Amino acid sequence: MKFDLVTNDPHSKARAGVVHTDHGAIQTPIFMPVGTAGTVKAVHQRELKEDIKAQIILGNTYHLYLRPGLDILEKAGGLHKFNGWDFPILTDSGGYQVYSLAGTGRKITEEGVKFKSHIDGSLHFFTPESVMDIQRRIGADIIMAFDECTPYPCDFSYARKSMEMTHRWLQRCCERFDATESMYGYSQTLFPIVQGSTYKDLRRQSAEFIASMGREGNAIGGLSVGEPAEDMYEMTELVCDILPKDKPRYLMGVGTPENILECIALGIDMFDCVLPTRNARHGILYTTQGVINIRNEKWKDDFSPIDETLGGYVSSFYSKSYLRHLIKSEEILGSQIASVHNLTFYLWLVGQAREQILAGTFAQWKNEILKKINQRL
Ligand code: PRF
Repeated sequence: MKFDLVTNDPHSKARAGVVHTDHGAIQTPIFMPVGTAGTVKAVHQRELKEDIKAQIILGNTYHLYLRPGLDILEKAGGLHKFNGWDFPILTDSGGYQVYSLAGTGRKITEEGVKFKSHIDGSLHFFTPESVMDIQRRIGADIIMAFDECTPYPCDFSYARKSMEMTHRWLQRCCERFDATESMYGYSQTLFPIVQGSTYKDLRRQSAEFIASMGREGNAIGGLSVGEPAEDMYEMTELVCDILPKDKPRYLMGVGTPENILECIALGIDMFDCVLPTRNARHGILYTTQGVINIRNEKWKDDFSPIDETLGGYVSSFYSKSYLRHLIKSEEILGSQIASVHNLTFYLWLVGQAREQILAGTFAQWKNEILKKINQRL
């Protein structure tokens, strides 16, 4: 993997760049649609590529390991061959799922994490080493270190101990990753993850440690877990200022369109979030004019397109009235249209951000566009 930093915005810390992988290039800043189980829910690969213009999608170690399982993925020739997405893929390590499984009997120790499958209740054990091996077998271009995502709020002493363990886990991840090879003939790269909850000292310490590992890209975890947005921005800025400038920076699980633009301004290059797809299935639509709850009465006879400005097929072809009918009737097509639309909006937004950075007009554009897209219609 190689990262070319193309432009620094003169009025903010935003950057435009290109990440090169063996499955193609990614123009940053970028949003990565979440495809937990090897599928971006309700969206075909052709729509992802041609309508949404996704450049990289996410998969999840925890889910793919449980189902379909590694034997099937390996037999298929890796996840790209299995799901037909011949462009870059990133897999998250399971560190976040472990956090989400709190209260279901999961047990975190220095060695690793014991957890129960959400599918059949069977017991499993993840270690930093096994998570590297699993991600080798899944075959994503970018794989993530095994970390502990602390909850919010989190007391200082727990946050410190957890961060220190995440750092020791990272060393084990790197050793295992560097001692093994990709299985499918293209290269993989490992991103470490900064933790440290909302404590500046810990975030500083973690960012310095992660930077010292000298990997090809770096991620920030443990944010967008319930803390005020201001805290998230403060931590993100502090960490970005420490992480190397010549490597991509990935802010995990963020966020709203506003969060994304604000964090691009702080120096983040990559984002992922379930928000556009999950909200789509509940009828919440992001548009260039503002946020729509398509279930509202006011859209019942609005036959105008969902959002023509985006230039995407689905957003121009279907009317708000028809989509409202589909979502209210719980028709499958409603979820499909809304998901394609919201992802088209997210990729449009980061694409516009990139153009504005290249033109040196990002900071001003951000404040103007936010006034529009933050409106509730
Ligand atoms: N760690 C990992 N994945 C994540 C997170 C994390 O902290 C987050 C936090 N927002 C989202 N996804 N491994």
